[in-house]
Amino acid sequence: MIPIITAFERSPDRGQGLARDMRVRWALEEAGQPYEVRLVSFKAMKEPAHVALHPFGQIPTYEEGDLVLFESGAIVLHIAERHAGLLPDEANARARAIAWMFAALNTVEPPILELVTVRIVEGDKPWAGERLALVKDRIRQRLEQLSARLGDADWLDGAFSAGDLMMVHALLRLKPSGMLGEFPALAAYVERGEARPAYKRAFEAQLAVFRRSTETRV
Ligand code: GTB
Repeated sequence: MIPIITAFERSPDRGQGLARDMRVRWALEEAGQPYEVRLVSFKAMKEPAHVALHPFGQIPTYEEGDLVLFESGAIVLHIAERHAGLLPDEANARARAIAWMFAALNTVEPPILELVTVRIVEGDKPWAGERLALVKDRIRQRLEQLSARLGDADWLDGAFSAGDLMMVHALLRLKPSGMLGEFPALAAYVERGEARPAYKRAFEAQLAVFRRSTETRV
C-alpha cells in the first residue's frame, strides 16, 4: 500500500526543505518506498477534514491504509521500523539510534526553534536582543556537546540511521543563521546528510512543489 503524506501547498521556506514533510520524504527515500503527497493550504490545515488526521492542524501526516499518523518523529520511526535501511538490526544499536532520534527532537531542536521564535515572532520586542543572545548561547552549548560526541565519525553511532536523519534535519534549520559554521564537524556532518542520494531525491521533490506553486501564483 502506497502511503500518502501531507505537505505545504506553498511552503513558507520557499523550497529550502526545512518543513517537516522533508523528514518523512527523506525516510521514505532511504527505505526505497514510493509515496504520494497531498498538498494542503494553511486554511485547509485548520479545517475538520485535516484536523481529523492531525489534531494540531499541521503537516506532515502519514496515511497508510487504516493507519493515520502525525508527528514527524513518530512517522519516521514507523517507516524505519518497517523497512530496512534506517535502523540497525542489533537490538542495542537499534535502541541507541532511536535515542538519537529523541535527542534530535527533544534536546537539540528546541533551542533552535527558539531562535526562529525570537527572530520572527519577538523581533520587535525591546528585550529581543538580550533574549537572542541567551538563545544563541543555549544553541552553542548543545552544538558543542553534539560536536564533541560526533568527533571525527561520519554518523552519530556507526552507520547512518534515522537518528542521523532527524538530527541533520534539525540542524539544517540553523543554516540561515550561520551558526553551524562555528562547528566545522557539524557543518560537515550536515553536508554528508545533504549529499545522500535519498536526501537529494526528497529535496528535489519538495522543491518541485514549491516551484509549481510559484508558477501558478496569481
Ligand atoms: N512536532 C511536529 C512534527 O514534528 O511533525 C511539528 C509539525 C509542524 O511544526 N508543522 C508545521 C506546520 O504545519 C510545518 S513544519 N505549520 C503550520 C501551522 O502550524 O499552522 C515547521 C516549519 C515551518 C516553516 C518553516 N520555514 O518556513 O522554514 C520550517 C519549518
